[in-house]
Amino acid sequence: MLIRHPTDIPPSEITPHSVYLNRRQFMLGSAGLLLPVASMAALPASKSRYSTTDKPNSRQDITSYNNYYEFGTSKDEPALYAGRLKTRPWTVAVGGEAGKPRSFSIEELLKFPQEERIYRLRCVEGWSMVIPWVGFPLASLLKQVDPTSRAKYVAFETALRPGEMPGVARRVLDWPYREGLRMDEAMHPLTILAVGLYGEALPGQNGAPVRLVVPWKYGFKSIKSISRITLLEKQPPTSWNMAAPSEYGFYSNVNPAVDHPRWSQASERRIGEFLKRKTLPFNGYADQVAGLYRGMDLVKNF
Ligand SMILES: Nc1nc2c(c(=O)[nH]1)N[C@H]1C(S)=C(S)[C@@H](COP(=O)(O)O)O[C@H]1N2
Ligand SMILES: [Mo]
Repeated sequence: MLIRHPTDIPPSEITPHSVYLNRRQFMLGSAGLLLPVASMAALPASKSRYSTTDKPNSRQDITSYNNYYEFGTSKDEPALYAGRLKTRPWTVAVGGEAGKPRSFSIEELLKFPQEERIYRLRCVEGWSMVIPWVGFPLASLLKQVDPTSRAKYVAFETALRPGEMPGVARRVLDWPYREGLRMDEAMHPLTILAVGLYGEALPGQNGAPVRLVVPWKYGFKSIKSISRITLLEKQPPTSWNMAAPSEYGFYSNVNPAVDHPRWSQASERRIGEFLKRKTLPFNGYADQVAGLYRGMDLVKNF
């Protein structure tokens, strides 16, 4: 008998497991699921061959233990305050070294074919989670603006809304939050823009309405609530590197062999687990991405 491989099944035939689960939870109407109506709408998404088989963290874990300093530096503050960010209307301006610079409305971003991508996320602080994102390759977006031959890097900026972001009153970082990738990293098929998780629109604390996810890099690369993307010839400044250059490099590849100056990166605690796990090179994505760094000294380029 021929077994149909998941990638042979057209996306239209698939109800993601997460969507099914959420529909079930919705029908059960359990406490703590009194979500705003807009976020209850299921986002259609096909399964991705890039998903890990690691067990996803619960929606509760993923939405209650966050880093989003614009809304406060403690783990519970983003869940309390990120709902203040007005995510409609929303546009992402894409320009710089581009033949066809343009803005994308969030409605246009939602029209890209969406995939469910279950990825590990490793925070530089020493914890990790497994998150079922809904998103699409960043490459699909960048191709639409026609990068010029001078485009060697991509810079990202989070929206800066002091009136809606209580955390930016404190200068913990030089706002707006900024991140960057090399062009080949940005175009890599594992690099996505996420618009949802667990089959629904992205909660505010996870970076609504659109955030970057680069699963082989420390979590701080995965910039939230993006308002601007700029193609550049030169390597752009990035927030954590500006704040503490000896602790956070531009590359930020997950690397158990390169310790943070103040702690080891050799192991991590998966949220919800008791025993620590060994941290894997490139967060377990080495087969797909190690080639991007062939010939580079990854101790120097940390
Ligand atoms: N704009 C912005 N993006 C951000 C951060 C932030 O403080 N501000 N924190 C980063 C860090 S340190 C991590 S670990 C991830 C956490 O993403 P999650 O809360 O969705 O798991 O978001 C990253 N993106
Ligand atoms: Mo992080």
